[in-house]
Amino acid sequence: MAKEQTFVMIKPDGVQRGLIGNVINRFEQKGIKLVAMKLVSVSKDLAEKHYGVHKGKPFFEPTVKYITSSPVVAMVLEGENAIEIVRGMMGKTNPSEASPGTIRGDFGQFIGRNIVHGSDGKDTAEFEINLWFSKEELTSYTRIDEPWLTE
Ligand code: IDP
Ligand code: MG
Repeated sequence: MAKEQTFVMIKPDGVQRGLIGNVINRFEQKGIKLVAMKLVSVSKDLAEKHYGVHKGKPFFEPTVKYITSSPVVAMVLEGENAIEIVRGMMGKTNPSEASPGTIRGDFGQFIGRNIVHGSDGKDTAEFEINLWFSKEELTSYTRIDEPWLTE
């Protein structure tokens, strides 16, 4: 296990439905550290870059439209194995298949409105963090519970 950073976004439906606090609370309580956060009205250019790997797929244009339709909360989270842990806490891409207890499983119904995004691997995390945040926006600090999270 290694300390990792991952990019997480609360999508427009999560913001509009008043789920920001609940989603962030889950990560906070898990002991995953928030190192950067901002509310962003996403441009078409940023959305297209973020979902660049899906260009050409049938859901590409609708997803760009969804992400640019209302502000999102963009975050960088840090912790041991954070990429996989965050993906697990989000649940499957399609909320109708996501397990109860996950964010998508608890709050969503439809694949095109799945509340959250999280980087799916180390390279993606690095790409997305650099796309959404400048170096100056990333903080570095120790959380007081860190000694209590591991043996
Ligand atoms: P992920 O968000 O779980 O990594 P991806 O397959 O990378 O899932 O898809 C990116 C995003 O595109 C999804 O989170 C969802 O918002 C949207 N999306 C993916 N597949 C579909 C689909 O079949 N219909 C509508 N939207 C989709
Ligand atoms: Mg993905």
